[in-house]
Amino acid sequence: MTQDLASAIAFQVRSTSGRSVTASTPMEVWQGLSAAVVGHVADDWQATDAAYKAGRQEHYFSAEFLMGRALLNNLSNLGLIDQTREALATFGIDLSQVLEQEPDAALGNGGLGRLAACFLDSCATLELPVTGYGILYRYGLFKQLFDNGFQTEHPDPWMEEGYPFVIRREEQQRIVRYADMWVRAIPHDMPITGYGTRNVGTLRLWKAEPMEQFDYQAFNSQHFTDAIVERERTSDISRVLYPNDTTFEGKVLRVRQQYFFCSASLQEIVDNYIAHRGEDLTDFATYNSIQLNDTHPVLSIPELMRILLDEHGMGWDAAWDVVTHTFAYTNHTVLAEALEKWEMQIFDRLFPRISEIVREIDRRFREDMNNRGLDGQTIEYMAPVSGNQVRMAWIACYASYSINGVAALHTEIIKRETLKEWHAIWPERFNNKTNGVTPRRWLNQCNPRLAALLTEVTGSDAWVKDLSVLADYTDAVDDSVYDRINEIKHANKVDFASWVAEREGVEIDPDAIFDVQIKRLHEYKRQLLNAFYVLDLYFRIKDEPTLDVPKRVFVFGAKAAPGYIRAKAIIKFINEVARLVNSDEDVNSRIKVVFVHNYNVSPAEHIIPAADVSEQISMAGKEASGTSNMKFMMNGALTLGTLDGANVEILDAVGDENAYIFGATEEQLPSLKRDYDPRWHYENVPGLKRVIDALTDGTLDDNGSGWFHDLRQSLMEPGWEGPDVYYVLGDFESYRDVKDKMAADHADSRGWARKAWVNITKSGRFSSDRTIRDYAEQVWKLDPVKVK
Ligand code: GPK
Repeated sequence: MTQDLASAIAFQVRSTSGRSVTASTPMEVWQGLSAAVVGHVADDWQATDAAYKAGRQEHYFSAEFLMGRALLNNLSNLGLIDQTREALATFGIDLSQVLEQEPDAALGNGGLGRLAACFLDSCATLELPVTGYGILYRYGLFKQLFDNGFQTEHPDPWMEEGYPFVIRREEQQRIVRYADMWVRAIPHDMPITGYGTRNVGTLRLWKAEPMEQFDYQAFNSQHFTDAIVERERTSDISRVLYPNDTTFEGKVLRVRQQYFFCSASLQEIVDNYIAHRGEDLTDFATYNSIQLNDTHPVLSIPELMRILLDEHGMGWDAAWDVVTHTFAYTNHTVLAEALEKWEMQIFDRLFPRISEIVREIDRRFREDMNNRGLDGQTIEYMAPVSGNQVRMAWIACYASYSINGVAALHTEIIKRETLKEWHAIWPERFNNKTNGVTPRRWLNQCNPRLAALLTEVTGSDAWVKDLSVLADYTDAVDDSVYDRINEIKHANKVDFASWVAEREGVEIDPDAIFDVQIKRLHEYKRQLLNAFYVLDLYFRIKDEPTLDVPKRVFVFGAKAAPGYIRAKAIIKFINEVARLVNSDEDVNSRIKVVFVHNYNVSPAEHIIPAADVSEQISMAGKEASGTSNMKFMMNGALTLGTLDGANVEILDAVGDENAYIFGATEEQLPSLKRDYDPRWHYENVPGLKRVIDALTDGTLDDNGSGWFHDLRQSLMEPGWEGPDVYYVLGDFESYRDVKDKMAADHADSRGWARKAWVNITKSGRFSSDRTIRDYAEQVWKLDPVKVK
C-alpha cells in the first residue's frame, strides 16, 4: 500500500511540475499530493453522491464556508497520515513542510463561516446526506498586514496557483437570470471526507462566468475592449467575499451574489427531484430540506416560489405549502446592524419577478395577520415589505418551518426580544441548537500530543468520533495524567513560541501564562477591555517595580472590517500597547503582547493548543454563541468570560471551580445601564483614569489620526446610544479582579491541570457532531445513509 501511495503521489507530483519529485518545489509537491488524495476518494465520492441524490437530502445554504486547509484534514480522515509521511520520506521530503504550503480557503469572515465548515465535517462523519452550497469567491477574506500598527488590507487570490480540492463541473452549469444580464453559474465541488467512513460529501461552490466567452459581434467590430469589460462585469458576481462580520452592507453586487447562488442551487435541486420522482413537485419537501445560514440565502424563498409557479405551473397555495415545509432558518446575532434590509427598487431593477412575488408574500402576510386579529402597528412592524424595504429576517421567519438560535441564552433572547412577535404566533417553530466545533480539526489534528494522551487514557481513538466518552474519565485519573497535561501544554507553548518568533518577530517565554483573545474585532467583543487590563498591569509594574506578578503573554488575533473605523482604531491601540510594553526593559521580561497578524483558520490551529487562558469577554447578551470558546476548552485552556452565549453552557458543564466568570449579566444590564455613568468608574475605580487618559495624554501615539481621541469619546461622552455602549468601564474592575486571581491560581500547576482536564473531558457536548445530530433528528428529519 505504501508503495502504491508513493507511486500515486510521485505520478501526480511529476504531472504537476514536469520534473522529478525531488526536483519539484514544496508547492508542487503539495499540488501533486492533493491531487492524489482527490484521486483516492473519487470512486467513493461518486457513489456517495448517487446514494444521497436518491433519497431525502438536506441542503446547507451559506454565503460563507471558512474551510481553512484541506490536505491534513483529508489525510487524517482517510487514515493516511503515517503512510503519506513515509512515502514522502522516501523522497527526502518532510510532510509538515508540504502542509505549510497550502493556502487557507478563507471563504468566510468568522464564526458563521467556520461553523458551516465544522458542520460539513460532522455531516460527512455521521454519514448524513447533506450538501453545502455557496460561492466560489476568487478573492477570499483580505490578508491583513500591519503598517506602523495600522491594519492594511490586501487581496487574497487563494486559488490562483491551482487548487486540486475543487473540481470544476462544466457540464452541470446553470443559467442565472437578472433583468439586466444573464450569467452562467459553473459548479465547483469540494469533496468532504469524514473520519473513519467511506462516505464523501460535497461542498458545491458556484462561479459566475459570462454567457459567451466573447461577444463576437463586439469582438469583430471596433468594440474589442467593451466585449472584455462586459465579461468582467459578469464575473464580478463571484469575485470577492464581502468582509463584513455582523454588519449589513446594502450593495447591489452583494444582493446579486445572494440571488446567484440561491437560484443556481435551487435549479439543481429541483431538477434532481424531477429526475428521480417526476414532474409533480407536490412532495418536494418530503425529499428536500434547506437550512438557511443566517438571512444571506433568504432570496431562496421567493426564488423557489418563482420556480414552482412559473416553471412548473403550480398554484400559489400549493407552492407556498412546499416552500413553508422546505426552509429552516438559523439566526446568528441579535445586533440590529446585521439585519438585512434591501431597497425594493434594487429588487425591481435586478429581478422584477422576485419583487412581484415578495409583494404578494407581503400582501398575503398582512391579510393573514389581520385575520388573526393583530393590530395595524404590529402588522406593519412584522411585514415582509415596508417603507420601500424588504426585510429578509422577517421573510425567513414567516416562511420557515424551524427557527433556531445558536446557544441557549441566545435562543431565549430571540424568543423574548429580537423575534418576539413571531414567537408569539408560532412558538412551535422556535428551537435551540447550541453550536459545536469539529474535534477532528480542533483537537485531533491541531493538538497531536493531547490527542495521543486521550487515546492512551481511554484505550482507543473512539473519542475522535464520540467526544462525549471523555466524560467517563473526568475523575478517573491520577496526578500522573495532570503532569502529562502540563508537559503537553508546555511542549505546545514551545512550538508556538518559535512560530511567533518566526512569523511576528517577537520572543516569548514558554513558561509564561499564555492568555489569548482571537476573534473578529468588534466593540461588543471588547478587545478594548482586555487591552485596558494589559495597560493597567503595565502601569502597576512601573509604579511598583518589585511587584510580584506571574509572567504573562497576551496574544491577540483579529481582523476589522475595512470600513469599521472604530474597530481599526482598537487594532492600532493594541499594537501601540504592544510597542510600549515589549520595548520597556522594566516590564518586558514579565509581560509581553503579541498581535498575530492575518488571523485565520490555520493560525488558530497553532495558537489554540498553546493557550492557557481563553478570553470570552463580550458584553453579556451580545455574543450569540461564540465557538473559539469551545475550541479552547477542548485543548485545556480555561475560560475567562462573561455569562454570554455558549459560555453559560461551558460553565454549566465544568462547574464554577473550573472557569473564571466576571461582569454584569444579561439580566442585570438593563437596570445597570439605565443610570450608567462611565465617568463615575473613571474617577473611582483605581487605575482606570490613568488607562483612559493614556489614550490622549501622549503615552500612546495614533499618528495624528485622531482615532484614540475618538475611542476615549466613545467611552466617556454620550453618543446616540449613550456613552460606552458595551459597558467596558462598568465591567473593568470585576474583570481585573478575576483575571488577577486566575493568574495567581496558575502557580498551582497540578490544580490548574486538574481544571484543564475537567474542561477537556467535559467538552463532548460542544462537538459539532452533537449539534448536527440534533439538527438531523429534530429539524431535518434525516437518517444516515451508509455508502460502503
Ligand atoms: C454572527 F450575525 C453573525 C454574522 O454575520 N457573522 C458571524 O460570524 C457569529 N456571527 C456570532 O457572532 C457568534 O456568536 C456565533 O458563534 C457564530 O456566528 C456562529 O453561530
